[in-house]
Amino acid sequence: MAGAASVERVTDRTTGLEKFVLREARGSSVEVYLYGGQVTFWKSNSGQQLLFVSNKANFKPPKAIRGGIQICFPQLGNHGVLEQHGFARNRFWSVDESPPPFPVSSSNCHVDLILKQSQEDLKIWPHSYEFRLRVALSPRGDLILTSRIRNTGSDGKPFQFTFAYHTYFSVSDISEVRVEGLETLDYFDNLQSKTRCTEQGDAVVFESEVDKVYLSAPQKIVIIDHEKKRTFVLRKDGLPDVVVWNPWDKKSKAMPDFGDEEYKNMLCVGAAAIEKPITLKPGEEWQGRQEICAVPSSYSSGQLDPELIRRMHTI
Ligand code: TA6
Repeated sequence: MAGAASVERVTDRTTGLEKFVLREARGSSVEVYLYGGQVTFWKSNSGQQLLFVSNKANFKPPKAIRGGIQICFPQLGNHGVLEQHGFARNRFWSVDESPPPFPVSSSNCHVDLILKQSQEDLKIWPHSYEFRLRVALSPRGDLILTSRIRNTGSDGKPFQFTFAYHTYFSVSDISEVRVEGLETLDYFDNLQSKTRCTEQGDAVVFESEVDKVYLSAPQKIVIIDHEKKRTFVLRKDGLPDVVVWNPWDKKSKAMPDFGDEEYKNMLCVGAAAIEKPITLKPGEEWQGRQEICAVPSSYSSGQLDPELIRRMHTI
């Protein structure tokens, strides 16, 4: 077995931005930027990069980094009056020097970041809050993000927000990927002005642009990448909904920080809270957690392999 778990603060030579590098003894690692509180790199024990980051990603504020796990707060998409996906993804976060204890023990290999309102933010979103984000890497290489948002206002006023972990998974070939766990669910279709529809398929597959928010989704969903014989298991808590997005060819060409063909190798799936915005009275705190793991898997004739099923029951 390699060295012990470690957490290191470095300045990225290419981007010039500060990040934390988390390493686990068995070889997995994660990189988190203070800019956007954004995970941009998650490597498995076997050394594979599991998240997609565009080759044309822009690491220059105020643009959000195209890839990894974007924190969409206090608004997902254009579900509201703020800029697309809110402002947390293009703010500089700080290190949380005194995170309140976690109810359940969390992996030792973690970093705590914090975001609070700035004078600028108060002009567009007049609320005082503390957003504490813990990014943790388990000994098995699972990636866990836990957000704790508190209303610290002294004005007696509650505030509302929507939220998502906009997660860019790296996939071998999008047309070979299927998402299970969203069957028969209702969803908002952003390609049809957020019309509410119902999923008909026995799994979600990709043959064209997809931009949906699935409502009241189960706690666990899986993303099966046939070609790579790999399955991502996503487990969520405190986040009822799931965003699913692939821009396909036309939208890809329209995005300056995204390669024309890159839609073939990425899929955005993320735990979210959209349908019912979260309301926090002063002093109240909300917690939303997303845990993802990658397991080798073979999917044949509709059956997932036993190893995957075993892991699904252990996370
Ligand atoms: O979650 C899907 C979505 O809202 C799409 O509508 C698409 O715009 C995507 O997010 C990316 O948004 P961005 O602002 O990062 O270009």
